[in-house]
Amino acid sequence: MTGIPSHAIRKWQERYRILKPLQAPNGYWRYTNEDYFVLKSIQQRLADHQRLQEIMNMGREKLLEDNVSDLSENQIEFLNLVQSHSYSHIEKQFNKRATGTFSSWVNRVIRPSVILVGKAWETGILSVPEEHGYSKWLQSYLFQKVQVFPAASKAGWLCVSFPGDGHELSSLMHYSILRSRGIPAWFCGMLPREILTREVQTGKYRGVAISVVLDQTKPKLDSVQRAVEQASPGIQVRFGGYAIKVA
Ligand code: B12
Repeated sequence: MTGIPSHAIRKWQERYRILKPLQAPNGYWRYTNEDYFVLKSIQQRLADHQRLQEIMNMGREKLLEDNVSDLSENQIEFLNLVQSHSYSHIEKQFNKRATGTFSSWVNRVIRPSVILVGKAWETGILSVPEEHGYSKWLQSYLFQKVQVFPAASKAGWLCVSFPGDGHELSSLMHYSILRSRGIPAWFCGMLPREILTREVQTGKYRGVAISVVLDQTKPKLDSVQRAVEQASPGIQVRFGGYAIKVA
């Protein structure tokens, strides 16, 4: 994740005791986010031509003060919970912050957490399994949370992601807000185009809410809209999500 060769990390760990990894039963070293920031600080200082011995003499605490990341303490603490798969703690934090309406909670608490975890993955702080683990957990947590609201009894919205767009959390968040407002809705995540058109042919839905997170061209949006409308004449089609807002 840091780009530092493992033999260098091991040498610094043994010779200077600057890192605090735990050893797993299989012998693998498990580094913490703090270790990551220590390593990034060493890397930065070496790039600035500071001598290794001098850097190591500064000690771990001083190196952490470099604050190579722009994350707040709360954010780092949250990422540590994600990294250690401490989902029950995350759930407690979320529940504690569940004030106001359900949709403001989704937008003010859940949404920033998704963006933070995504950013941590992009910058190499979290690995792919940690990032994906979080979104899978969040998906079932939020889905189950929504079930306290009355179930849809009449034709409602089918909430899906744009065919081929795997950002299902966006659609799930939209669905959960609809449900919390008493608007009948179902969540399907991402459906391939043929399955989506076949599903709307059943005539069970008043509309399809399509979340678009990956950039799409106007002709592609129009063509999906046409396919849905042809399959179920009179059905409403709405697009929403990150890419729509940006456009
Ligand atoms: C989480 C995430 C992922 C997760 C998705 C997990 C999941 N199950 O959803 C994973 C890791 C799987 C992922 C994968 C990828 N991702 Co990604 N991802 C993100 C991240 C961090 C957040 C996305 C998200 O959920 N955002 C949106 C949520 C929080 O809110 P929202 O859409 O605005 O939805 C709200 C409202 O808009 C509304 N709403 C939603 N839908 C609808 C619908 C209607 C009708 C209405 C009215 C309202 C509405 O309700 C919601 C609640 O209020 C963003 C970065 C970012 N900062 O946004 C990148 C990002 C979206 N990803 C990106 C990319 C490139 C990818 C990958 C292609 C990476 C890769 N090279 O493999 C893959 C795509 C794989 C695929 N085939 O789809 C890019 C997209 C660039 C672009 N503009 O096209 C981004 C912007 C990152 C970046 N900076 O490059 N990603």
